[in-house]
Amino acid sequence: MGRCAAAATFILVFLGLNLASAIEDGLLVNGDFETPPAGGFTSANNDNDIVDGPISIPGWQTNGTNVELVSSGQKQGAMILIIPGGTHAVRLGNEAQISQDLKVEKGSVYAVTFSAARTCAQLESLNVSVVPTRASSAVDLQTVYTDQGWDSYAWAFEADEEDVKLVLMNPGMEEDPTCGPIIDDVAVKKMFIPVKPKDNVVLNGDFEEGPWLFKNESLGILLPTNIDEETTPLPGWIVESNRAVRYVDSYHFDVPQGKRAIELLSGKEGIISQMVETTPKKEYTLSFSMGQGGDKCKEPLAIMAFAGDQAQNYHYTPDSNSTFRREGLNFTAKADRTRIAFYSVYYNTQTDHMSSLCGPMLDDVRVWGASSSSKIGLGIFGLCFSILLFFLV
Ligand SMILES: [Ca+2]
Repeated sequence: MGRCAAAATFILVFLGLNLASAIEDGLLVNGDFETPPAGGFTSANNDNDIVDGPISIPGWQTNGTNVELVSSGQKQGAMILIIPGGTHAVRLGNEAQISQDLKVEKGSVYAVTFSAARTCAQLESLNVSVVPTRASSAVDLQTVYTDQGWDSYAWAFEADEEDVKLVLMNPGMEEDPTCGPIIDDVAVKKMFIPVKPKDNVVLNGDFEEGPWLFKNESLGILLPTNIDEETTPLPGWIVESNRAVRYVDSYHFDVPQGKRAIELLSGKEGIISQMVETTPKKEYTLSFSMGQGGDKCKEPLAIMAFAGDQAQNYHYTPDSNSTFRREGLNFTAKADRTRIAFYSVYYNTQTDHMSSLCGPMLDDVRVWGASSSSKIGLGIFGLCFSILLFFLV
């Protein structure tokens, strides 16, 4: 009996620990909306097959009368609805909302990613919030950056509590109450603050730490402006423009270094920046990799780089040996914090899809101070690159 009780206690403790453990990275429960609701999905071929009253979506709580599960092939008027992933998604009409309870680690920062397609509203936006944490943001879905008709977005929050509720809501008030965004593939990822390397004052300069990317996330993830936000889905970095930049992986793009990089979009309307710690009057070098992502981006590709009061643009010339090259500039720090920033000089689109935005790749950003004995010049890049090539060949 004693043994049995001990075993039971062990199991209970084990279960308790399991229940208390925070959410794992990746798709939320039914985050792809492919789990059939009680009674099954409504038929895609029948426009009038509308369910009366509030629907139930496995894993999610819903609020408002305009929440609808939609299927691929389903029409709205003459338009076939776009389903970002798989064959089902949720449409949020006027003031419709879905939410899911998440067990998180208090004090940690989480990135939320989701895919969204527009339907018929003129201005579509999505309110993403976490309660009771005050974090909340309106993500503008008006500009679609790809010709597929949908995009993925990332947003971040810092957990004030262990139990939070993620809420996605369409604040719209359209004449047609069913007009509103189609949401799919909702995922979370706990953010780690990368360790700052000794010889580089840039945090997450290689962009390896960022939001969750699905293996099939061939479009990358848009990082909208976060200048007013306390947290960012890209540790260290601020998207300070109205337009987004794109976070991409090496499975679908040519990435200069590691597995992740940034594709700069929308010309000077897409600016990414970081304030780095510097010593006033000391000389520094900013260096970075720039390249082409292998996504048929129409040339010319060029990056404007800023470091303190220095600014310079760099044109990318294709090289048969590599998809990127190192660039850099020297600057003298004026204060104990210096802004470094990047944007694409041109407003690029893909050669075969004029409506799909693209741009130069940015990766492996470094800033280091020149030692008093030997000032490091730009020639070092050529040397390092030659050494790298030597080892690669
Ligand atoms: Ca990288």
